Amino acid sequence: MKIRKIKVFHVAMELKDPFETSFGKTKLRHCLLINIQDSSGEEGWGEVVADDKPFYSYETVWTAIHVIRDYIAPSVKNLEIESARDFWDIDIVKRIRGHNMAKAGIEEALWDLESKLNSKPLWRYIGGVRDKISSGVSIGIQPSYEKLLKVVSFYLDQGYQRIKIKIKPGYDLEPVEVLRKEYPETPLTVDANSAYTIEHKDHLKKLDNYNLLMIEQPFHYDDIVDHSELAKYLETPICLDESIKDPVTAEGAIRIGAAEIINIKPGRVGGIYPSKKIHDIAEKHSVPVWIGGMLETGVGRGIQVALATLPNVRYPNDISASNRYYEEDIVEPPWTIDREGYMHTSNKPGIGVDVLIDKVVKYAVKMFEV
Ligand code: OSB
Ligand code: MG
Repeated sequence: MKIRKIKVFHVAMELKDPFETSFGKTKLRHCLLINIQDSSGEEGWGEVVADDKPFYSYETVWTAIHVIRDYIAPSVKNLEIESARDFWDIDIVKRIRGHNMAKAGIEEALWDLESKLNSKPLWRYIGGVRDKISSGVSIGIQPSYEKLLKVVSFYLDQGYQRIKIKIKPGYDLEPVEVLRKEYPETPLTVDANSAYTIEHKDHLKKLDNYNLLMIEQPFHYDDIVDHSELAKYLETPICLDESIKDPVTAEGAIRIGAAEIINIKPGRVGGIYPSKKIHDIAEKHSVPVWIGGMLETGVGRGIQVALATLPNVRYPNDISASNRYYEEDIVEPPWTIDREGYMHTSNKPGIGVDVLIDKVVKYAVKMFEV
């Protein structure tokens, strides 16, 4: 494929409900949608999941615009490549440290484009083995336990297969206790987004009493050593999110015993190829994975769904229906789940849904060609 045009849409979409984690509250979700066109006129889409604030990651939509416009795009435009895989062999891409969210937006668009040029759905093109994937739902910190119970029952009624709640010091054992009283058997996970330190080791040990599927990212993202200590101390498996930046950190975290489960977010690790590589490394070490989310639009969701069809994805994913996040999505059809909490893949080439350009433009704060 010969790359002809790269367009960037900085969009801001209002979430139906504000999403609160230990690092802050989001109501208006920013991201970049990347559109790449080849010389035949075919188009691919990708999503840069950076927010407008550097809290989950050091990347923001602004750093991503800088890295894409000033470093990546000049080398990708007019490039003639065999496969999206070749993106990782581009000199400048190899030399840029980090900025995986920026890289992911371009990389994903190339994969979407390539699978369309080959008339294959992306999930089959990358080696997926299932045509429907398990949907879980990630629930932000709630103002009261009554509200938490109400929100959880609302999602369980829709079929979601697993509940994940956000925790932080002062909001951890109690909400879990409240939920376990009402739902003794429901698959349940907690995500701390780095809110604890190894000093909280004995406090976190108490979570072993609640039959949780896993505890996600309790400590600082660079603190692999303490995660490994905690993993040995607790029965409940430790799952890493923020700490797993790329295949190299995945291999290291597994080998030191810090990651008993890995949450793979394509946006966080650089896109499809690094996600697949982490998936394969984990499989080699018998570490199960699942696909995490960053409140994606229908574009990023298409990438998540494709990856969730890979064989070593063994837990429900943070991939919920479009209507769990937004009043209206920017794709057609919107992503939905069935009564049993499965999201079905599409057999259309590429990510499997059409991007509605008028909706993208409606939510665009800024759009430009790079
Ligand atoms: O830590 O998994 C996280 C959303 C934004 C930032 C970080 C996280 C999340 C989620 C939401 O948990 C998952 C989703 O997209 O549904
Ligand atoms: Mg997380």
